Amino acid sequence: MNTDMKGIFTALLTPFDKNDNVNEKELEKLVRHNVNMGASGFYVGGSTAEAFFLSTEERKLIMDVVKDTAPEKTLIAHIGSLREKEAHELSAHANKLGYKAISSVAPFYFKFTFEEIKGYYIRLAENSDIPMLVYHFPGFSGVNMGMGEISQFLSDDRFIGIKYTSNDFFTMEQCKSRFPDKVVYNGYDEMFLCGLSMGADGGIGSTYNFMADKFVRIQKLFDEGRISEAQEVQKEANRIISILCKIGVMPAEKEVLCQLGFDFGKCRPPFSSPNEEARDLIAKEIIPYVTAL
Ligand code: MN9
Repeated sequence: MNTDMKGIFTALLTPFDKNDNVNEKELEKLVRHNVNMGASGFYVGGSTAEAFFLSTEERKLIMDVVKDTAPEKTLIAHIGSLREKEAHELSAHANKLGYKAISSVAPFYFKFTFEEIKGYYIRLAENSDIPMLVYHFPGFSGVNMGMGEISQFLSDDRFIGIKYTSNDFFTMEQCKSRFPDKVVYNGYDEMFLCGLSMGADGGIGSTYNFMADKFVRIQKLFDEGRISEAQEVQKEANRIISILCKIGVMPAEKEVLCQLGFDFGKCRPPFSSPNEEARDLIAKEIIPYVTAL
C-alpha cells in the first residue's frame, strides 16, 4: 500500500452561494484551511458533499476546483450514482484529472441483490484506469455486506480498499488482516481511535472539515503508542460530534463553517437549517474549540 493513502482525508462539504450555485471561492478556501490543518488528502463529492443533490456538472466542477487548489494532495473522487451512466461519466472525469482513486457507495434504495451490486462495481472498476475504493455505509445505504462479500472486492486488483463506515469493528479488522496491502479507512469520526486499533490506515470524515488537526493528532499519538493522550483528543472531538448529532450533522457542520468565517450557505432541501438555539450552542460549545481560519 502506498504511504500517500494513509492519514486524514476530509470528506469535503459543498458551499453554495446566494443563488444556490457551488461557491468555488469558498471551496478553495476550505481546501486550503484543511491543508493547513494537516489533511493528507480529500474525499471529493461524497454524501457529505450532498452528491445526490448535485447535478453531474456540479459534481465535475467540484472535482476541478479541488484538483486545482490542492494538486499535490491525494484525491479520491466519489462517483457513485443510481444512474450508472452518470457514475461512468464522473469516473472518466476523475481519471482525466489524475485523481488517485474513484469510490462509490453501493447502489441503494431498491434492495439490489449482491450480484447486481457487484456487477455495478466491476463495470465501473473495469472502465477506469484508477482503482476503486468501496464505500461501505450500511447505516445509510441499507446495503450490508459481510466479509464474504467484501473479500470479493478486496481480492481484486482493480480495488484499492474500503471506506468503512460501520461500528462492526471485527469485520473492519478482518478486512485489514486478510488484505494487508489494501487501504482501510475509518468512516465514523467518533470512533476513529477504535478504527486505528483495529487496523485502519486512516480516516475519511465529515467533521474533519473544521477539526482535521485533532484527527491528525490522534493518529500521530496512536502511532507513537501514546494511547491515553490519543483518547483525550478523541474525547474532545466527541464532545463536539455529540452536539452535531443532536442538531443534525450536515446542517450543523455548515453552520460551524459559517461561524468560522466561511460564506458557506445552507444544505439543499429537504435538509433544514439550525434554529437560533442550535446556532447559539454551536457558538458557545464548538467554535472556541476548533481551529480558527
Ligand atoms: O464520511 C461521515 N458520514 C456522513 C463519514 O456524514 C454521511 C462521518 O464523518 C459522520 O458524519 C460523523 C458523524 O457521525 O462520523
